Amino acid sequence: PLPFLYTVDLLGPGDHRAVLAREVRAGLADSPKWLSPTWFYDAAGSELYTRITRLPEYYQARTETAILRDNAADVAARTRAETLVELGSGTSEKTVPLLDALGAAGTLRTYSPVDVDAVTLDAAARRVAEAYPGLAVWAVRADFQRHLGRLPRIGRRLVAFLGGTVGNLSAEARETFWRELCGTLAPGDAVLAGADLVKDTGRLVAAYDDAAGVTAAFNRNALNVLNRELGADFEPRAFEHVALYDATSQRIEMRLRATRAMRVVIGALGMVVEFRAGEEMRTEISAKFHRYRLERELTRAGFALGAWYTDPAKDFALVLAHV
Ligand code: AVJ
Repeated sequence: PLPFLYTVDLLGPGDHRAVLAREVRAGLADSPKWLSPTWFYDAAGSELYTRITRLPEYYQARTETAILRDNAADVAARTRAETLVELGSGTSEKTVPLLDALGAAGTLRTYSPVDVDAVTLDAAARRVAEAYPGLAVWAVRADFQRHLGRLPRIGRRLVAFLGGTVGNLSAEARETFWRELCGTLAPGDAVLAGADLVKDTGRLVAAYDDAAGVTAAFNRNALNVLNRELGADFEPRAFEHVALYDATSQRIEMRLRATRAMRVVIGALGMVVEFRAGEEMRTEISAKFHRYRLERELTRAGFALGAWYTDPAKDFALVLAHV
C-alpha cells in the first residue's frame, strides 16, 4: 500500500512569529531575562540536539531507549493503543521500539508525531510512513503547550512524551500541562512520559556542559533564531554558555552570560535590550525527578498510575499512566 502521510500545520508562519514575538518581548523585559526553549528547535537546533543525544556525557537518550526497548511490549499489552501521539517527536528515532511493539501487538493504526520544527517533523514522518507500510502517519506541526486540544482524537490513544522534555516545564506549567492533557484524553487512553531522575550533581551538569561544546552551540543557536526570526542583532560569540544545577528546585538551568556590556536591537519588536557585563539570561530549565514527586503530579492531574520503568542505575524513568 502507498505510505499514508498527512501533515497539519497548527503553527502558521504568522502565528509562530506572533507567539515568538510575545514571549521574547516578555522574557527580555523580565529580570532576570529568559527565553523559551521552544525556540531552540529550528533545523540547526534540532540537528545540534540530535548530536547532543549521542554525546558520552548525555546519558538520557540512550538510557531511555534501553528502557523503552526492554518494556515496549509491556506498554503495548497494557495500553493496546490504536493511535500513538508523540509530543516533541523530533526525528522519531527514539519512537521505534514503541512503534514496533504496538505494531506487533496488532493494535496500532495511526502515528501522529507532533513537533514545532517543520523540517525535522516532515523528514521523520516520511521515514516512518515508508518504514511502516499500512500505518497512517498524521504529522502535526504544533506547540504541545498550546495545541493539546487540537491533536488527533481517533481510537484508543497513547500519548508519548519522551526524552525528558516534560522537565522543560516549570512545576506550575507542568501542573497545567498534565491537567490539560488528562482533559483531552478519554477512558482507556494513556500517557508514557520520560523523566530524568535526581542524581549526582556532577553528572547532571556534565550532561548540559559537554567537553566538546555541542550544548554550548545548541544554547547559542537560540540567538541565531531570534536574529533570523525577529531581525535582532545578537552576537552569539559574545555570550558564554552556562549550565548549573539548582538543588532547591531540583533542576538544571542553562543560561547565556554576556561577556561584556552590550546593547541588542530586536528589529521586529522595536526593542533595544541592554545587557550588563556578566548578566545571565536563562534559556532552559530541565527538571529532575524523584518517583514519588512525578507520580504525585500525575495523580493530582487525574491520571491513574500504570507502571514505572527504569534502568538498573535508576538514571532515568518512563512512567505509564492511564485515564
Ligand atoms: C529535549 C528537552 C529533553 O532538557 O535534556 C539537551 C534538551 N537541553 N541538552 C533536555 C537539552 C540541553 C533536552 N530535552
